[in-house]
Amino acid sequence: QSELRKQLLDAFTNAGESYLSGQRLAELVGCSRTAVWKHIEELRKEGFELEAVRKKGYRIVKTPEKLTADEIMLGLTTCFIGKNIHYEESVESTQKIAHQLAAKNVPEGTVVIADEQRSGRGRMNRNWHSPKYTGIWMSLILRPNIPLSKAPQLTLLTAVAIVQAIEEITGITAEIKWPNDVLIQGRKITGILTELQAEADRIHSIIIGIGINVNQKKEDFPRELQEKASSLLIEKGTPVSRAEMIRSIFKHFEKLYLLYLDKGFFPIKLLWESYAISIGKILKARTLTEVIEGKALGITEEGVLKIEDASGTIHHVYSADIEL
Ligand code: BT5
Repeated sequence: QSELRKQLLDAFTNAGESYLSGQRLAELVGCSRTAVWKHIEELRKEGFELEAVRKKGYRIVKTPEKLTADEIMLGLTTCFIGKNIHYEESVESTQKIAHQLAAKNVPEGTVVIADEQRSGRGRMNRNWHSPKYTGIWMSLILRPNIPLSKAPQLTLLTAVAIVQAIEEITGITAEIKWPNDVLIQGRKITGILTELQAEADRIHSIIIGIGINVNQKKEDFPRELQEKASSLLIEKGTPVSRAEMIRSIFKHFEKLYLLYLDKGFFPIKLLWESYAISIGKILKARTLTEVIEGKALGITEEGVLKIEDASGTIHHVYSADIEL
């Protein structure tokens, strides 16, 4: 049933602006014309607007406001990232659901997306503000065959994919603050939270949580975030389609991830460095146990931040909050 729906949306995607007749659709998805007609009625109920022209057929002219898996699928060009979407209107945290799904061996590239998170999480159990309909709150399940120590590289890879997607969709060049923030004009647009399921040194799955502020206005943020956070709407001045943004992230992510699996972290590191703001600057890194102040020299092959303090000692920082 849902496979048929996917094929139908794929057929509309491939057709672009052209019309598809009921007969042609039935051939493409391999079912009866009655079944096609039923599915088209269902799409209409979900808020899709379909234009039907006699002797020509159907085409989709408008997709629904609310984020739906179908809307994201329409126009998706990836092979496996985002091909399996688990959508919920409101959840505590998409990470929680993704952890449950990951344990059930869902295919790699499965994504959990919600329109709202009631208790979205940041690192170290901090809160992530995730109001309804305005942002992208999602968790991506991956199963790379890499040692545990390399998992943080995927956080950096994700940041690169997001910067590329923001650039494609809005024309704005965002910047990366090590390890997991994407900023525009110094304000946080995106946070990334990478979590693992592992046994001994074997990774079972990596769950990458991505939070992107898309259509919030300044007053939609709690007061304490108003100066620190921003959204694509605030920066661009016009609303941004969340579905389009999600598809673009999937596309860039898949490309980078395949490159990473094939060639390792080096090509990703080069891209990451070209977007990073903290490198070469004097900064403070607050780890769980200490505060290191010094010049950020760059990242290692593993994605670890190197800081040189006033005495010339080089510190390797695996996880910290950075103050510039
Ligand atoms: C992060 O943590 O930046 C990771 C955020 C990951 C969120 C995604 S959404 C989908 C998935 N499901 C989840 O439950 N989480 C993931 P961290 O570096 O610890 O930053 C957290 C801090 O960012 C907070 O303490 C606030 O100061 C600030 N913050 C909270 N909400 C924000 C927002 N919407 N925009 C910008 N900054 C925010």
